[in-house]
Amino acid sequence: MAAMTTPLVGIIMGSKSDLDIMSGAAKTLDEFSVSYEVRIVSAHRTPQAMNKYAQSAKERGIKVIIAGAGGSAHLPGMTASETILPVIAIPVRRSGGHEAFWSNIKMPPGIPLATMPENGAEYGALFAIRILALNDPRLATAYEVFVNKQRDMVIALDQELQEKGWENILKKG
Ligand code: RP5
Repeated sequence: MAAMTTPLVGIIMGSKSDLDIMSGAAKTLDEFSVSYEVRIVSAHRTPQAMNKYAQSAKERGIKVIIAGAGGSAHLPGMTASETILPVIAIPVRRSGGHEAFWSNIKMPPGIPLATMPENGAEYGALFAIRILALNDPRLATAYEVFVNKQRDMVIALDQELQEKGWENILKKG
């Protein structure tokens, strides 16, 4: 659920059909208690709304934008052209080719876009959290806890592997 306070992160997508992927960003932000808003603003179907969103985001208090789109995926790049906020692109891939990914990484010089892996909305949220954590000690601590948890999990699994042998771990799934 989106936080009730002023959103710090703007999650935008080109279509409702992107929501299944982009909801991953919202869930991750929820885990870190980061406020966000979720909007559908299509670069092609509602270009004026996209421009307005990008141009007003900074003055509304948004610090980072996570933008996801599939197909020709112009939304993330066009949004980055209309704001000086950091924009994180999520190339949405349904099937077939990698056109959204290529579209997102082929930005012209001078317009940076932080492109995540295809369908990697969670990565986008974590990247946004890293940016926000620069000026938010609570979030920096929470992120460190998250990193340490991953480290401890891998160490524990490796220990189990040494004790039980790979065949048993494989069987266990
Ligand atoms: C893109 O076209 C959207 O981001 C979506 O991924 C894709 C298909 O959109 P719909 O036809 O499902 O609305 O602009």
